[in-house]
Amino acid sequence: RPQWEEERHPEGIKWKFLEHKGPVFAPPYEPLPENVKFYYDGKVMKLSPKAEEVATFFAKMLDHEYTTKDIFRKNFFKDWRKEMTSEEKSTITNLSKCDFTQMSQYFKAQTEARKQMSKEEKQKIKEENERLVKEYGFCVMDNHKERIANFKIEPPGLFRGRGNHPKMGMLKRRIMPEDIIINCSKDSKVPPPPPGHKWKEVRHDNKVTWLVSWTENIQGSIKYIMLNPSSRIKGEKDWQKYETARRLKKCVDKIRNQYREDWKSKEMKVRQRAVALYFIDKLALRAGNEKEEGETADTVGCCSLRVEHINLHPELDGQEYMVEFDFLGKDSIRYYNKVPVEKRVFKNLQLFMENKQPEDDLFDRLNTSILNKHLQDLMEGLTAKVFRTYNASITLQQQLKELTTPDDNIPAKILSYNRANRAVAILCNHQRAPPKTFEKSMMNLQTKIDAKKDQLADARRELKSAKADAKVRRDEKSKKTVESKKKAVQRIEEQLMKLEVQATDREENKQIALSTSKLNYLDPRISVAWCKKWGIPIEKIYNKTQREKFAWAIDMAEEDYEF
Ligand SMILES: *[C@@H]1O[C@H](CO)[C@@H](O)[C@H](O)[C@H]1NC(C)=O
Ligand SMILES: *[C@@H]1O[C@H](CO)[C@@H](O)[C@H](O)[C@H]1NC(C)=O
Ligand SMILES: *[C@@H]1O[C@H](CO)[C@@H](O)[C@H](O)[C@H]1NC(C)=O
Ligand SMILES: *[C@@H]1O[C@H](CO)[C@@H](O)[C@H](O)[C@H]1NC(C)=O
Ligand SMILES: CC(=O)N[C@H]1CO[C@H](CO)[C@@H](O)[C@@H]1O
Repeated sequence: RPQWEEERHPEGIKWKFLEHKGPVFAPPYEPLPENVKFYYDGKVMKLSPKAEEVATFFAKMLDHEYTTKDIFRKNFFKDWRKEMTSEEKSTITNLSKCDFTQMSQYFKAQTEARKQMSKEEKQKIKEENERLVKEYGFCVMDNHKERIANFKIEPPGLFRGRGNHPKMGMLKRRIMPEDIIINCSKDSKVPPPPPGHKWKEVRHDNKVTWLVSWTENIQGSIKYIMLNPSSRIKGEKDWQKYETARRLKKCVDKIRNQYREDWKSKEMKVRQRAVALYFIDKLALRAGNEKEEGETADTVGCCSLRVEHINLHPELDGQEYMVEFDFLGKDSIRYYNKVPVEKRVFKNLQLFMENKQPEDDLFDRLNTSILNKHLQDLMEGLTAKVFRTYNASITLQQQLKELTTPDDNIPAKILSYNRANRAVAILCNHQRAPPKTFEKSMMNLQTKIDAKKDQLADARRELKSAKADAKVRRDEKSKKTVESKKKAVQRIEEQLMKLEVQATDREENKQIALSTSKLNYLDPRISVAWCKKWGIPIEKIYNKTQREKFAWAIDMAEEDYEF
């Protein structure tokens, strides 16, 4: 019986037995060779080991734009000084007088040397990594040996952050055993701390799934070592997510009828809630503004929409009751869309906007928690994300049915699959900037196509003359020649078709990120079933990491699976 179908633990309990080897720490600092000098104000200065280590973090980034940024330099210098001896502190007072050039050159030479390594040296490193994975990369959870996702602790360095993060340049401390909380079961072999050290704590909490945790010093957030996505516990969570979306399928009509009724409610709060819900359902908007750590951009979700983010047009592009949306969503991706809405929704929006300033909340009686609470009342486990998952999955299933032509060959079927996937990505607003290499890779592909066309023309000419030849001679040998020339033409035609399909696919994919919806919103069983039904190798749809993540679905879905 597949592991994800096993009997589950009581509510909230994640495991009964958990044993692992603890984390792998970053290798200790290796002091620079004597001949690599650091200069301050033009004079050689020997740094203490601690100060030198932090200086090397800066030296390694010297060519990067970061080290020219004021905030980065200021934060770095402040943290660096904390690691200095009092003597160093009194000497080194101005970062601009520090010369890291020799250090930087030393590290560049090292990187170069690594690239030039012999096969044997590379093999040795590979073997050492494999040894680490074997020893630390697995744990035992209940009756299963499971892969651990990230058992190595990140080495110390300088914090970068996204955009203009105010903390960039700060020192990301080295994590020590004394920072580490180990989580494992009471009856397991507790991993021993490195010699001479102690763990911060060993606990036995089977309501959580992490094995190791610590608090990082920049944002104060808790970091965890967890299982690989391919593990039973992650697979089960993924499976549950799609089962929730399938439950929504059963009651979505009722929910829709309910919010339609609520558009007429006497209570303003209920009307606002009903319109917001309509947006979430129809446009797959997010509920609130879920921001990334440190993200400072002004991004919004459905509940936090402001008056300035929408424009109402009683008529536009020949359609009635149009709403024009323009705002920054998650990760600062612009959401721009013009959609016709029902008359009652339009009238309600006019009402919500009355006497308001552009910067006022559109839904002033609503916030994310109220909306989420309401969703819970409609269906257990319902969140805005479930609507997305439901709509994305059902759309993929419909599109696949529509676009797959039974007589197509495998490349053409895969093109259909990608088109179905793209329809979903557009629905979810998963756009991207065209990759930098796009034009170049398209040109390369076009060159290949042209060459293939020439090759095909040649092959056809050869076939023609072989046929003519065969008419004259009428012997077995020329018959065979014709057959083999025919086969060659067919083979080249197939190769050409494959290249052309690839070009179409790439062109259509230019501004769409397929992997977000593929990984997060599409029930993998739909894709697996489609592959099984049409005899498409699953590798054509999911790469290795994705196959691991969706192992549960690959195992479970039959060709007649219906979302
Ligand atoms: C730091 O050193 C730079 C380069 O020598 C110099 O231009 C700058 O004025 C110094 N800053 C301070 C505060 O002394
Ligand atoms: C999914 O979303 C699209 C775009 O809003 C909508 O037109 C469609 O009706 C939705 N499909 C389902 C089944 O909810
Ligand atoms: C949302 O609104 C409710 C009721 O007005 C209030 O009690 C709650 O604190 C608000 N929540 C947030 C996160 O603002
Ligand atoms: C598989 O695709 C994902 C994107 O979904 C990518 O991040 C990952 O690196 C790929 N893995 C392999 C092994 O190609
Ligand atoms: C440090 C850490 O991760 N602590 C968490 C451990 O698990 C409990 C729940 O059992 C949380 O409350 C802690 O925050």
